[in-house]
Amino acid sequence: MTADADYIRTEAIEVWRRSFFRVAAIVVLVVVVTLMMVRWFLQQPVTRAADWLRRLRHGEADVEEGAKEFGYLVPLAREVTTLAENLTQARFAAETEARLRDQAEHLWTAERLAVHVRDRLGSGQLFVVSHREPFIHMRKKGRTECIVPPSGLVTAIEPVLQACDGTWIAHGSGNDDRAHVDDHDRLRVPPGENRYTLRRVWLSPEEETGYYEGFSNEGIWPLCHIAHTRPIFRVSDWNYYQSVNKKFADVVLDEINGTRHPVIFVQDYHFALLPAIIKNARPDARIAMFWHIPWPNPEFFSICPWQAELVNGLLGADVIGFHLQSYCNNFLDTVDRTLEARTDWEQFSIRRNGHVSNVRPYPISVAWDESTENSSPEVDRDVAGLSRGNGVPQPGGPSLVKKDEQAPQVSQIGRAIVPDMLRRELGIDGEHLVLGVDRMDYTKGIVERLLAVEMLLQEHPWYLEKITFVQIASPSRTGIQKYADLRVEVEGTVERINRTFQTSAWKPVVLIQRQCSHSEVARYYRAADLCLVTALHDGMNLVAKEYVAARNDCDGVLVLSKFAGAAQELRDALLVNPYDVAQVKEAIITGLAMPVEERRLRMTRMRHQVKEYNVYRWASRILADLCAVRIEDDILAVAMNRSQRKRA
Ligand code: ADQ
Repeated sequence: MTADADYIRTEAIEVWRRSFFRVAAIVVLVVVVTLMMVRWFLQQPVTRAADWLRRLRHGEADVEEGAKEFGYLVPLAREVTTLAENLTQARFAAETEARLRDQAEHLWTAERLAVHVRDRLGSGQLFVVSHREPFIHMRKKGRTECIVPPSGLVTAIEPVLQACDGTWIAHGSGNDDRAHVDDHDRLRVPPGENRYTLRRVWLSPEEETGYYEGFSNEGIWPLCHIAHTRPIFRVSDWNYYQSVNKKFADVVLDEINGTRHPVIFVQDYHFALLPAIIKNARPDARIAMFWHIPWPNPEFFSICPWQAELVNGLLGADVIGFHLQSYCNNFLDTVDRTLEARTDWEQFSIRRNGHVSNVRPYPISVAWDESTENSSPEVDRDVAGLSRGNGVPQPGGPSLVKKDEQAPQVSQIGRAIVPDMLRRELGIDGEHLVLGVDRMDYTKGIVERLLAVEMLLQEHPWYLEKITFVQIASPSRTGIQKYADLRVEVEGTVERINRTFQTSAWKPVVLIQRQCSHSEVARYYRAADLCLVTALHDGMNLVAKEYVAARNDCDGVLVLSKFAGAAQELRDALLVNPYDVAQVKEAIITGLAMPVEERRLRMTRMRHQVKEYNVYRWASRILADLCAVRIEDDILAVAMNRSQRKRA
């Protein structure tokens, strides 16, 4: 019996053991199958989704891709996709904002300038004084036109005056100007918009001749430009200069009457005496003077019999601005040698009779039109009325080519193409356009430039019938003998060159002697293969910067005088000595042959410079420095008492 019971136990254990292994096998199988299912159906989609999310985070994947990766987890995918979409949008918005903020920190616009100046002015009011007015009423053939003279100054100052409803005081030079002012010689401008006040000042013909043509343009202008034209100083002109400065000062004092701490911005060499006259009468006024032309060294300046009076007049200003540091240095040197004043070379300031003038460089520039920046070269050619063509002198050119003359290496790609424009606008053939744009002024080096073109055609007849030099010259200061002589000389030189080289269908030089519209000049800028800015001496020269600003195709070559202030900034121009005719000729050859990559690189760098340091930045810096000038009330009270006692 005992043996039977053992058998039963043994069988039972065997049953349990088999059952255990069976169950264990089932459990293992279930676990393995579950794990495989988890891997196939969950882990892989989750890993792919995680990978997609990671790529999305790095900006390498797009939102649509996501739904595919989630497989059967589509409801979850929808939520995550929405989240991802929001994330992408937020990142894009943040990047855009950062880019705009970064740009805004560098880029000055009319709007930014207006806000900036309004903030600094507070309750103060702005008054601008210049010889030239921003709107001229001219009557021609029974009709009155309101003309805006093309001027960098108007571009820079207008937005500020419009923003703070200031007052611009200027000579009323239009023949119908008097018909458009009120009883106080004021009118609201721009016509129809009425954003600020223009106060016109009237001058007699004698005053204009003595103060403007005489002392300003026959005296100070050649005194400050080293162009080897002798300054003429007549006592009668000096008397007119003083009385007209006094006349303008009276108008300014009338306009600022009742305004506390007015801010006055005086323009240029026509008004050297104005700052001191105003400061004496109104010590609470903040005054800036910007001198738009060079300031020569003290030896040169000492030619002027009234140098002390001029310098003393300027020192009435709190801020005195020049284009370049070297002009500031010359000015401080001149003060040192002319007057009793304490010049501080560390701070670049001058203390005289308890008043401090800060002397600073503010290089003027042009406006930057952001809206045209990214337009394509093709669009621009259309705007310029140009068509695409080759435009490159080809081997086997005109019959005048000497046998041993080598064809110049002229870059074939991207060259501004001009034949249509020349034919349509000027009625001549030609493939390359070389351009000059200036006032007809002896400082601009127009004759020297023509001699360089003449030498080029003499020495390299390959260029005959290929290049045309267009000189746009606006008549300027026509009542002055030197300017009349210059005009005769320029016309004679152009005639000689054309007589020597012109053919039935082609002219080497076209001289356009008139004031052109801004858009007309811009069209020539955009078409010109090369722009010649070869002034003998120039404070800045806006034409160089206008050419760069107009070239939104990043093409074109600038040949620039090293004696123009602009040469300090536009280092990628071909810099020349304008007196060295052979060097200018070589620069034209180099420019026309320059490979397209180099042209683009140089132009891109110059455009960056002009964009960043545009005219709005110029105005903002001067006005910010002026508004920061401290005018202590107790010092003021003493000064006011003194000036009142003097007047009594
Ligand atoms: P300007 O001696 O008059 O100015 P510039 O700076 O070249 O010389 O300005 C001339 C302006 O007149 C440019 O805007 C140009 O486009 C325009 N212009 C010239 N000829 C023209 C024409 N035929 N038709 C239309 N427009 C024409 C003085 C100083 C410079 C300094 C400026 C500003 O002599 O050195 O750069 O003031 O401070």
